[in-house]
Amino acid sequence: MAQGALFDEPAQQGVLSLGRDACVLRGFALPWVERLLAALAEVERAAPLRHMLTPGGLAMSVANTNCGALGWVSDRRGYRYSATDPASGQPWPAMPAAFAELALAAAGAAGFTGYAPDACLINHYRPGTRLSLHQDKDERDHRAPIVSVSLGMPAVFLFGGLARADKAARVPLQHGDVVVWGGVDRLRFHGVLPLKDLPHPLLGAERINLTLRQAG
Ligand code: MD3
Ligand code: FE
Repeated sequence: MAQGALFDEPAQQGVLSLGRDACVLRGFALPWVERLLAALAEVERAAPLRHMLTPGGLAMSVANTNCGALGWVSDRRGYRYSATDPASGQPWPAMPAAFAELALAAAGAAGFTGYAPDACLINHYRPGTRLSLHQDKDERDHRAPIVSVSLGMPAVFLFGGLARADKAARVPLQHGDVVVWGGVDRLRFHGVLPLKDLPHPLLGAERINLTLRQAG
């Protein structure tokens, strides 16, 4: 499919299986984009984007913030979920209805019922930014799936195995794609290759990823 998508180009559709309990729902978020972006602007007004520090003391290249009852934070003490934004001492902004509705619908389409995420990590990528291979295991209960929504510039997602050294599949993700991971695929290593500079018509030289989790 052509990369420099025009506004009137039909979005790719359909479901791509990544594993027994993981799939990409192509274009699933497109009908929600307007509501998602409006809600995102409100969230980022209350809890501005920042570059958190890794436990090693380096600033992360991805800028992030959170909404929902819990937010994922990183600093010199490590990674954890926190009910308050360390930058303000205030609770994170509430989970917008559009986020919760989309996550419930996407999880349902992937076969997970009753999904009620209490945390949404919002990642902002610029060209050249990457996310190295890691596992998401700071959540209390690994039975609930994770729902990820890609907006803006395309990215190549790395989907590995349960060991860091396992060969990772490369999965291109586009604006509007939603990925759902649960069950046996929940603890697989994953990451994002350095982003190419392929500005998106709506969001420019930026990729936004919403990662919804049941963390508490
Ligand atoms: C695969 N974010 O924030 S989405 C993260 O595009 C993160 O910003 C990426 O990995 C991004 O932690 C990828 C999501 C994702 C989340 C959890 C997973 C992929 C996963 C758990 C298991 C396998
Ligand atoms: Fe992750």
